[in-house]
Amino acid sequence: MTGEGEPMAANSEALKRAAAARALEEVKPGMRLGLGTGSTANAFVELLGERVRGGLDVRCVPTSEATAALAGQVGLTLATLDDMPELDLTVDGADEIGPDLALIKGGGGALLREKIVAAASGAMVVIADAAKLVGTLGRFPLPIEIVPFGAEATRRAVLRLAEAQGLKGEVRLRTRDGHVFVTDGGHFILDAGFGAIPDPAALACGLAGIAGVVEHGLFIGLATKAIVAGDGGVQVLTR
Ligand code: ABF
Repeated sequence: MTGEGEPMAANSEALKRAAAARALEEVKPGMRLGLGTGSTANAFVELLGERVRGGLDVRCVPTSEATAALAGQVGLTLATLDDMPELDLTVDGADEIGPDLALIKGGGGALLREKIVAAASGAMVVIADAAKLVGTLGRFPLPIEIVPFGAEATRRAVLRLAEAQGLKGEVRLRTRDGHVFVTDGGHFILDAGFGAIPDPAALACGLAGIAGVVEHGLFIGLATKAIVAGDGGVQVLTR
């Protein structure tokens, strides 16, 4: 190691924090908030905690057990989505942000709860560093949450769909530390490395029709705003 990676990593953390700080401006007293998952969402949770300790009154629904734990540590008031089935705003990260604020999410394994919470929110603000902006989705392998039963059959069905849509690439069952990765909901994840996805809506539609697929990481029409921090500053993108 040359150590050259350290300043870059530090810069990436600073950019995530800058995006998270800007997203705080969207939060108003009394709001019902959805809290995303991942390192960028964590930066938002920590900054929100500072505000709450300063007197801001908000109630929050976390999208993962990990976020729930952090939110509890920083003093946020938590609720379930059953307690608050309608939310004002969700702030979450993403793996990729494409045209029309279509997203790939799920690298952190929380896409199912993230999508349910985003869909229950009046607005969804995505926070990210500029490296997440792409012209076409698909550089990041698409996560697909599946039920454990028949995982291999489901994987093959995804491959057949991809082929029918002219997409090529590997679809792998996600593992961590040598074991199959299991989501908070008890499901598995397939990571589909198709490369460029020219028609995300068609792929989303096809995936939704496969038995065994619980949900996929294409978030289309959900994000209302993206706050993206780069070396040149913070930009706010809307659909
Ligand atoms: C979640 O965290 C995910 O949907 C996405 O996969 C990931 C982004 O993580 P990070 O902010 O750490 O890059 O929002």
